[in-house]
Amino acid sequence: MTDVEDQPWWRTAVVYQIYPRSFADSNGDGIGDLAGITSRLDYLAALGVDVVWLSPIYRSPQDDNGYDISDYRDVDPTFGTLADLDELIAGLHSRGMKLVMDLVVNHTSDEHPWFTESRSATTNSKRDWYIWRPQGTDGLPPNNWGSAFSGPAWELDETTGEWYLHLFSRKQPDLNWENPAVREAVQEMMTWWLDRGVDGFRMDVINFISKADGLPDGDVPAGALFGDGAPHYASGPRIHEYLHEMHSRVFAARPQQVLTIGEMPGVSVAQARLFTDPARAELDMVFQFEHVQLDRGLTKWDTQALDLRVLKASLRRWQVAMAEVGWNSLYWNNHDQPRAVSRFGDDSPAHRVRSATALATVLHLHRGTPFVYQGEELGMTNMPFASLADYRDLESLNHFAEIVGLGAEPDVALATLAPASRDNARTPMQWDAGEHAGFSTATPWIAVHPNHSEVNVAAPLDDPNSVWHHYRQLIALRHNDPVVMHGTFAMLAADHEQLYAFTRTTDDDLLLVMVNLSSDPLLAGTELADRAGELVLGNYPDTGPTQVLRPWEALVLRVQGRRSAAEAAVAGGVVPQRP
Ligand code: TEU
Ligand code: CA
Repeated sequence: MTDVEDQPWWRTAVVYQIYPRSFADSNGDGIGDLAGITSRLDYLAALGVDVVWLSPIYRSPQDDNGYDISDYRDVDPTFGTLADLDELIAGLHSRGMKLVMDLVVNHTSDEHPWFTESRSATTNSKRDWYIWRPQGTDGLPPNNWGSAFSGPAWELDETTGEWYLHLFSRKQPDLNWENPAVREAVQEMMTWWLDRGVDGFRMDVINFISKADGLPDGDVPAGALFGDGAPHYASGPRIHEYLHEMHSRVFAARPQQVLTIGEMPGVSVAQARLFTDPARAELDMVFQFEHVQLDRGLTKWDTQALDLRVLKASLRRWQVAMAEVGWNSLYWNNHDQPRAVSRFGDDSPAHRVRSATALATVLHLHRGTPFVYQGEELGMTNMPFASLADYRDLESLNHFAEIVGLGAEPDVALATLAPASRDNARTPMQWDAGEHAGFSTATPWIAVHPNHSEVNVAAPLDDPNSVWHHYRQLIALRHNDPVVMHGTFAMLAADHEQLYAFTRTTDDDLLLVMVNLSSDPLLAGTELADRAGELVLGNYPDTGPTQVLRPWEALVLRVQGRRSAAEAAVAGGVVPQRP
């Protein structure tokens, strides 16, 4: 059996993601900041989270809300100063919590000195720090790739008459990682932050840093304006080399201390095993995107219904693949995804709390490291956007302009934005029912959700049946219950369309998790539940071993006696009957 003691610390950790711009404003400018975060550390400690992951707070023009960095070693005045950051680090460490910074090194801001030098002349010593190509005779970009934020992935720079690559906005030029000087500069900067007391990094689109030789055209999907470059820039030819080199030069000297998480759009299970295999000394875990693309069509804007069986198959695939080698991150939400309770649950007043706690139970009892995104622990919901003026995110605004420019009716275009826009996750944290939800004394940079009157921190802290308390119990379970940390995962009832059921098994213990992910009651007869002993956790006040699961009811039972995963999966095959 794997002893808990010899596991890396982050295998029993829960990470809380803060989007600083929207968390807490301390100086009344309507924008969240570091001092605001520091003022709320006791709240995070009470929730029980172990790590705070900060979305970028570096100096930036804020074109992509900080994911466009112009100085990696300074704090943007919007968020405060380096001294404020040092105070936040001290505040976290004094409470036994750690800080993970968001490292965006696939690209910089076009206002970074590296780029202003690089673009100044084709002969500049930093020219090769970015990806430049001469103009062709046809006047077209060097290849047919599209930007993630609409339009082509190339900008023609008039200073030198050459094109530069930007997989994201034109203000986010891609760094050339084939240049050893770029890699060394990034590695030195990472070491500088670790020496300052930072405990790790979430690395933004880090699997994009190695591009295929020749930057070949991508296939153009039916209906698309540009070629799909992802097969040529995601997990490219030298990605493992670059990550291993980074590990050797930055992390190896600090064994077991530094937590590294690679955000990897499009990463496969097989690749993720390689990236997170400890023997390969690359990364500790990755953010994969399979489960957050199942309800999407050609693009993220083509939203469609999600079949629970497809979701279960996807999450099971990742559980099984990483059971022996590597480690999973677990998330429903982040600053790029709409709110899970609206997307995967039911955010109506009748079901919001239950569906939020049902989804949390499913996620947090999988094997891996769970990530809680600010406000998720309150059951915060998507925003009722009413007009284009409500949006702030360049990805949404650019998409609106693109499709209206192609003839879409503005109302149709707005309806396309609403369920998928990243701004759903970026409305201010709802601290109380007061003006601006206690987030700020000024009008916030983006509107507060009108439901902050009943969805906020103040209300649930004293309510044992609140979403907040359920998250607190799930986090405590991960800290205290070895079967939650490393119990073998076995899916049950894989073909059931409403029921998400699985077991977690160690030599001494078996946990049975049964969650009704629907707004209808569900008869879930299972032998294990009949024999099950202890109720570990539920999300209804009167939860108990039962054969009927109420709408969005979650039931976690500890089954007496020893069970193998195989025996549990067979013996406890949930035999659901429709009511
Ligand atoms: O996002 C990477 C990414 O894949 C995005 O395209 C994301 O999937 C998309 O926005 C979903 O709608 C990272 C950051 O998380 C994001 O906030 C940045 O805008 C992006 O990289 C560029 O740095
Ligand atoms: Ca502020």
